[in-house]
Amino acid sequence: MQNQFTSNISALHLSMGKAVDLKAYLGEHLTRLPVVLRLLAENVIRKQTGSVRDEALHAILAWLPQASSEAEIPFVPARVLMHDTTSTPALVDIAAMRDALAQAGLDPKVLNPSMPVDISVDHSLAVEEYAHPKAAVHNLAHELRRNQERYRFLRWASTALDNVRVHPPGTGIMHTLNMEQLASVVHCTQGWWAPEMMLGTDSHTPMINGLGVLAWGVGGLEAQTVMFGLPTMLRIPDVIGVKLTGQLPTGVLATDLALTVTKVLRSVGVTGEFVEFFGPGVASLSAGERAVVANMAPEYGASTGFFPADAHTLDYLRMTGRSDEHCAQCQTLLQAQGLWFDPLASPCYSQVVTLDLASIVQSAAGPKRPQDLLSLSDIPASLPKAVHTPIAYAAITSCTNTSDPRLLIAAGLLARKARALGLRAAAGVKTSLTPGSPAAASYLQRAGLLDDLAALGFDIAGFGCATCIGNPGPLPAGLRLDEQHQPVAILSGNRNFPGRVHPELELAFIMSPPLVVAYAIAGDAKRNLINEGVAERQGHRISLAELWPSGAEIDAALALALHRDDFSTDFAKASQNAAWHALAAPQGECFPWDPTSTNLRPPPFASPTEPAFFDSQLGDYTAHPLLLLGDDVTTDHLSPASAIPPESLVADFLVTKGDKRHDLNVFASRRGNWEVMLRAAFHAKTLRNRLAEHLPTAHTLHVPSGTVMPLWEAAERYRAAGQSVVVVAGERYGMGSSRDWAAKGQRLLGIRAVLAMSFERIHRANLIGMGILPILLDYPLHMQAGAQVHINTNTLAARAPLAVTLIDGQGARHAIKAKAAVETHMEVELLNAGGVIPFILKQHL
Ligand code: MIC
Ligand code: SF4
Repeated sequence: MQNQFTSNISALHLSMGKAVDLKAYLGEHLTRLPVVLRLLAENVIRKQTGSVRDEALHAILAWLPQASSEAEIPFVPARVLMHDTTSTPALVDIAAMRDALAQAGLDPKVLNPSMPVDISVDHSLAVEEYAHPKAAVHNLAHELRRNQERYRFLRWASTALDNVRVHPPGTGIMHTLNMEQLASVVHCTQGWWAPEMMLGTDSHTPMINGLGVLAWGVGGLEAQTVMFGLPTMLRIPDVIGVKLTGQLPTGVLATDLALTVTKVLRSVGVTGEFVEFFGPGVASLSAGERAVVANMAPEYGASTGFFPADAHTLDYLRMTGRSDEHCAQCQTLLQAQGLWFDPLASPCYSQVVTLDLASIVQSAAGPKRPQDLLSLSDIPASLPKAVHTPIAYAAITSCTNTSDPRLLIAAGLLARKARALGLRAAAGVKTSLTPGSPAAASYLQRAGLLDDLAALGFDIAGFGCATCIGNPGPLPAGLRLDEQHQPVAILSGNRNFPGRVHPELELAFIMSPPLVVAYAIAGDAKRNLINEGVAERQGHRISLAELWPSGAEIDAALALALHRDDFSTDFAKASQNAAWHALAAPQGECFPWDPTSTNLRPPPFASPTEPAFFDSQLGDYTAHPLLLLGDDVTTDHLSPASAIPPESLVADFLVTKGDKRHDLNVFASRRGNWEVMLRAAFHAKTLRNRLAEHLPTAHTLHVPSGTVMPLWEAAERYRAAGQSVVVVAGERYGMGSSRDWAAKGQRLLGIRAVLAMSFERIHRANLIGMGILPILLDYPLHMQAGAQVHINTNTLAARAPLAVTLIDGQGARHAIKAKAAVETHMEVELLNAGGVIPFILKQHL
C-alpha cells in the first residue's frame, strides 16, 4: 500500500514552498547519477517511509559503480493517462470487479482510483471522409454514432469512479493533450513541490519526456494496480546515455532525427531500459523536437527517451499558455534539486551512444518496420520488384509528428509552394490531416496554410489517432490490389508493421509531414524523389529541393502563427462537444450491463466463479504448442486494433449477434467484449504459424486430432480434454503497443506460458498481469511434429532458471536452458494470484 508522507524528510525551503533536498540524500553522487535515477530517488524519498525508503535509496546509490542493478524499487506516479481503447477494457475490468464485490455483499465503492486518471477519447476517429471542408465535422459525427455505447460507458465511469476525467472526442491525441494541457512539469502535492512523474496506458507515453517529465507506458493491468494504490515495482534500469553533439543541418527535421535514433538504438539493443539524452546537441533542439524523439521510445524499445528540462522547456510551456509564474516555479525547483539540464554535464551511464546531429539526413523508415531507416533515394529499392506500388494513403497523422508545430508548418509551406506551381495530389491517393490538437487548426490558419494544405487534399479530417492506429477509413475507390499492385501507405506515424494501417496493406513508410505531402503528389512509392523529382509540370521536373521550405521560412511562419492563448481556448472549445455531453450516461456504483450488447460484456477473468480464468496457472505440467511462431510477433499480430474485416470469423460472430457486416468498427473498439477479442487473438493475415503451412487467419493445428480449426475452438478442445497449451516464439515477442488485450486474448485461449528468445518490456508485464508465465529461452526451440514441453514452476523466482524439458515426437526428453522472464518479487506474487485482477480482488474478498 502507498505509504504516508513523513515529516522527517530533509527539505529545501524555496520561495514557493518546501521540496525534497535531494543533495542531502545523494551527496556528491547527485550529479553522477543520470537525471532519470535522480527522479526515481526523489519519488522514493517522498513516497516511501522507513526501511522501504532506506533500502531503495541505498539500491539507487549502489547502482553507480557498475551502472547496473538487480535491485527493485517502488515507484508511485502522480497521475495516470489513458485513452479510450485501453481505458475501456480497464474500466470494464473494474466494473466487473465491482460486481464481484457487490455479489459477495461487499461495498463496490472500495474500488476507486486513488489518483487522477485522465482519459482521452482519441483512438476511435476514422477517416471516413476526406479532402473536403466538412470532413472533420462529419468524421466526428460518424465516430460518435459508432461508438455511442462505449462512450456512454466512459461517461458512466467518470461519474461512478472518483478522480476520473474524460476528454471528449475532438480534443486531440492523448500525448499532445498531455504536452499542451495536462503536464505541469513540477507541481505541488500534499504540501511538497515535486517534479511531475506519471504513467500512461499507451506505449508512446514517453513523449512527455521531451518536457522533462519522467513517464513511461504500461498496460491497462499495471495501471489498475497503480490506480488502486499499489506501487509499481521496477528493477532499477540500465540507463543508456545518448550524447548528442552538433546541430541538425538545414532542411532536416525532428522526424529524421527520431527515425535515426530508432535505428541506432534498435541495433544497440535497449529493450526495457531507460534512455536519457545529454550533451551539447540537446541544447540545440526545441522541446517540441525533443518530444518527437522521446515519443518513439517504444520503437527503439526503451521505456523512456528522457530530456531533462531547461530554458527550451519553459519556452514550450509559455507558448502553450502556461503562466510565467509557473514557469519560474519550474526553474526554481529543478535548479534547486539538481534536475535542470546542463549541456556540459556527463553523468555516469550504463552505456553511451554518441550521435552527431550534423550527420542526420532526410529519411524515411519502412516498408515493414520503424527501425528500417532509409535515405529517400533508397526507398524504391526497398520495395518488391516488378509490381506497381501506388500510394493508397498519404496521411499526416499521429501524435509523433503532428504535435510539434514546426513539422506541420513545414508541411503547409511545402503545400503552398506546390500549389503555387499548380501541383495537386495524384489521382487515387487518399489524403488526410489529423493533427494531435485543435490548436493546430488555429496556427495553420493564422499562417494562412490551411488553404494550401486543403488545395492538395489535406483538409483537416479530425483530431485523433486515425490512420496512425489503423483507422484510415476505407481504401480509396478504384485502388487495385492484386499480384501486380501492392499499394503502399505513406504516413507521419511511428509504426508500419504489415497490416497496421490497413489489413490489406503490407507496405508502409514513415516520414515527416512535408514528405507525406510530397509523396501524395508523386503518387507512387517507387518514384525516386531525389533523382526524378516530385512531379513533372509542363515539361519541367519539379525537384524536392524546390518545394522544401527553408529554416528561415519555417521560423517566419511560426512567428506569425503561434499564439499563446490559442492552445487553451481551442482546447476549451473542443471540450464543449455538445453531442458528447448530450449522451445519456447510466448512473450507479455498478454498471448496468446490457446482456444483448456486442461492445461491453463482463470478462470471465474478473469473476471468481470462473477458475479456469481466475486462478493461478503455475504448476507442473506438459503442454502442446498452440502456436509455433518466429521473430517479431507484434502486438498488432496478437490483438489487432484496425478495422474488423467484413469477411472474417469475427465478423461472422458479430453478425450472428445482430451487428451489420459492413459497419463493424475496429477491433480496438471491441475491447470491452471478451467474446470478440477472444476470436480476434492472433488475427493477422501476415502471422506465420509453423504448426502447419498456409493456415487461414486465426487458425491453428489442433495437434492431438491433426485438424486445422479456429484458434479459439482448438483452445476449447484442449481445455475440455484437460490439456495445457503454450506458445513458442523467437525474438522480440510482443513488440509494439501497450494493449493488454494482446495478453488477455492469450489467457482466454488457455495459454499458460510463452517461451521466447526475448520479450518486449510492456508485453512481458502484460503477460504476467494475466497470469501467463513468460519464459526466456537460451536458444531457439525447434519443435517437430508431435513435440510437447514439460514445465515445472514450483520453484519460480525472479530471473531464476526454470525446469523446462522438450519431449520430442518419439517421447525422448531433452532438458532446455531457460529462465523465468520475471523481474520482481511482486511479479511472482501476481503469477501466484493468477494475475492482476484476481490479485486485487482477493485483497477484498
Ligand atoms: C498504438 O500506437 O499502437 C496504440 C494504439 O496507441 C497503442 C495502444 C493500444 O493498443 O491501445 C500503444 O502504442 O500502446
Ligand atoms: Fe494515437 Fe498513434 Fe499516438 Fe498511438 S502513436 S497515441 S495510435 S496517434
